[in-house]
Amino acid sequence: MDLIKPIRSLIDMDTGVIENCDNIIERRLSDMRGMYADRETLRRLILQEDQVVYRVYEVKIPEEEGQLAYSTTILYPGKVGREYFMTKGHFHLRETAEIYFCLSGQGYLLTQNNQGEVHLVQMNSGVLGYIPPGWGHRTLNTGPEEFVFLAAYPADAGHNYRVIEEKGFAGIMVEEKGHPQLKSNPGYKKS
Ligand code: S6P
Ligand code: ZN
Repeated sequence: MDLIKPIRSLIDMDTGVIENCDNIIERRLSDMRGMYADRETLRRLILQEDQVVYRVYEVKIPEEEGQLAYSTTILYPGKVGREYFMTKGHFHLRETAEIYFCLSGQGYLLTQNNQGEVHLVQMNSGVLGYIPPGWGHRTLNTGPEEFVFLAAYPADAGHNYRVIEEKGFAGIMVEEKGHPQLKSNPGYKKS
């Protein structure tokens, strides 16, 4: 194992920015093609302005057993049709747990296991969502402000995006009469 030195990370609780982070990942609407039911609205929005949907601030930790990786995610408010802005979502390659701790804003942690069972965790400042091993996860911003959370997970967990890119999530979150509602995804492909 690499003998790295202890690290001090200063995180802005409102904006989620990690001072002196090593990497920033930016996902725009054009990175979310195929992930929203309303494809036509997504296409139109991308042409109008290819907005940033979320940013991830990462601190570089060696991807090896025993290390703990952490990052913040800033998910911006917005919708594609009736569906809220969300992260791509993924499973971990190794069956490892992860925690999400909400720093500000409001949203949901949407999880799904290999049987297609879906579980929702409502998130606002101070809520910790525990993702057990084997559950795919994605987050959605259902509020008017930025939804900001800290994630921590085994650094050697690995990420599998393909399953969700190809099959989608069994559940989608849509706005109905001004409130978020979990619906079954008409485009979900069961294995
Ligand atoms: C990593 C952890 C988060 C996400 C981030 C963006 O295991 O779950 O840091 O990477 O919220 O989501 P996604 O699905 O694009 O990686
Ligand atoms: Zn994860």
